Amino acid sequence: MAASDITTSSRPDAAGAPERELTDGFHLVIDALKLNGIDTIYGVPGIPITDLGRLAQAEGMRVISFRHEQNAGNAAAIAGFLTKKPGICLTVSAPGFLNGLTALANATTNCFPMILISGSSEREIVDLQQGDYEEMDQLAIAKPLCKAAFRVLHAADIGIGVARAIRAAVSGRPGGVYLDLPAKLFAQVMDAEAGARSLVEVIDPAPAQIPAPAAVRRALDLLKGAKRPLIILGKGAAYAQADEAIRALVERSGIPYVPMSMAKGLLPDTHPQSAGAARSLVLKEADVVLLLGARLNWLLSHGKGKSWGEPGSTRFIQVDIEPREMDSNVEIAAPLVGDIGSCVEALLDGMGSGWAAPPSAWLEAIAARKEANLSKMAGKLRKNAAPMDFHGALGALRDVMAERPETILVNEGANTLDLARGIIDMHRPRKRLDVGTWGVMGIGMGFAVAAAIETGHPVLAVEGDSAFGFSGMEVETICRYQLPVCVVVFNNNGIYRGTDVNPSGGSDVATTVFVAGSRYDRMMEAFGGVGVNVTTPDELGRAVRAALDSGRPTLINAEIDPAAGTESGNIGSLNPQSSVQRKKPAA
Ligand code: ADP
Ligand code: TPW
Ligand code: MG
Repeated sequence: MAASDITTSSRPDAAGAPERELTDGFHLVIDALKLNGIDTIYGVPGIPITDLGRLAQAEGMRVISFRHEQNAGNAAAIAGFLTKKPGICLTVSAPGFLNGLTALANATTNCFPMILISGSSEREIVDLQQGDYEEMDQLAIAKPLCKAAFRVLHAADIGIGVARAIRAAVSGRPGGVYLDLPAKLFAQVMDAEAGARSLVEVIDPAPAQIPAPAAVRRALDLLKGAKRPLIILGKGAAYAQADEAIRALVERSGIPYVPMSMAKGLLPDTHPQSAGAARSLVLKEADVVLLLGARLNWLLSHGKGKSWGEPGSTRFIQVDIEPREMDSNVEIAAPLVGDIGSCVEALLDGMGSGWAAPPSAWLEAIAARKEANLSKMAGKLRKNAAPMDFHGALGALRDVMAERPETILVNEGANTLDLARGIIDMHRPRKRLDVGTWGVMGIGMGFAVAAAIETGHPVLAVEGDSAFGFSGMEVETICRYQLPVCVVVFNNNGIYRGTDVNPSGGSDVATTVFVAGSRYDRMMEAFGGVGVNVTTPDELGRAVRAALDSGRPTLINAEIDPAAGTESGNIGSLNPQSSVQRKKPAA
């Protein structure tokens, strides 16, 4: 009997009593997800979860099938970031699981809540390593790469298993959870009523975490005494959806702020207190820094070294839900542990209404540096030349985003990423989705699909040509679901640049170079979408506006000068270079 027949089936009980409704593992998984408000699954079908996807669709869930699990996983992860509910990625066993695992690990690293649900092979055979179909001890492999990992062996435990997975994903610091569901579980049959009773609705899955009053006072005392205060907004602050409170904190305190990449738009980048355009000045000069949902990791030079002032000259207040984040890189003078919403409200309460603005010398120094940097940039952004350089092309996209602030910007690449981050202003919260903490390539199409599905807003994906290649096949997915996604490929024929030459003089091209003159736009046309090739910023702007107006899947191949980029974008300092000069081998 196919699993899909189960709902309608019933069996007479042994004594010939009235027939009882039955349920099974498939239906219990779906019911458990739905009970907890989860209505979308991202995945790739196959043994043993084909029927699970099919039944979920039959039961009214949105099931989005991808061409590769990593992209489905990235979609689930960013759905989690956007909604504060765990995004679900569903895969087959061993290879499908492994394909999804990169996304699960990346989600955990970025503090995005997601659940990777993978079917797995027969435990008895896997554990004796007897060579089952797609044999792999998935639970053990997933465990070190995510926040929590669970396996369910009995249908009656599905409700608890799903509840534990949800709680683990969204409570405290959010992250990725692995849920292992062996093939045999799905077909296990049980009494429908008992099954329904076994489900768990997770009450208050991410409880508020109120900061201690003494910690709030300590933070405010430090902030009050600051001569050159600074607020750094991180993607934890964007995730928290405490937008109004955060804006009130920034505005009432009068303190300048710098947004980390995915926190851009939490307050509009055009806000007078934004010090984004004076970033290097404020990091170096600030005496007290309030970190709001941002870690002092490599993206902030670990809070020390040449990007910062003299050792000891910067004191930190850190607001974070994870207590162990404190002192991870430098001493935190005022740790404030709690959820961002509660912490910001507590800070606002403690500030009262008579908070004095920071010293004007500090604000004026920042304003002057901003002004200088912005005017230096302005001319470059209006260059309408062919071939385009990054600045000219991004200047055109910046105008489009200003006109259409609801558009979600997905962004990956090296130069394409770093320059877009600096140039394209964001105007609304959670509209910029990018490579995150790892700087990983390959998030593009997964993020774009989920952003469109979860929000209904148009998506503009600005992709380096290399970056795009990691998930490019999903343009078929975008066409299949007719999503309002416009992909712009910044085609400079390569990784960082398209001009490198093979140092051996051999006939292979250099390792960073692709086929010259590629036409990525034709990939979209292959699936019924719109393809456009553009050579100037004006053409690019027109093509993007047309795409966003039409809502049709579109890919714009933007021809960028292959010589325009720099190695590793703006993190060249992290890229080791050999200083050894070897003698050429004798011919
Ligand atoms: P960015 O890359 O933008 O600097 P990070 O990912 O490094 O941001 O830091 C995000 C931080 O936000 C993490 O340390 C995480 O624990 C924290 N965080 C996530 N959600 C919340 C929340 N709701 N309340 C408080 N802190 C949060
Ligand atoms: C999963 C290393 C960082 S940036 C990049 C690679 C391969 C591509 C840069 O070229 P692109 O951008 O996209 O054409 P541009 O504008 O500079 O030409 N594998 C993974 N993640 C990373 N970060 C890499 C490799 C990398
Ligand atoms: Mg490139």
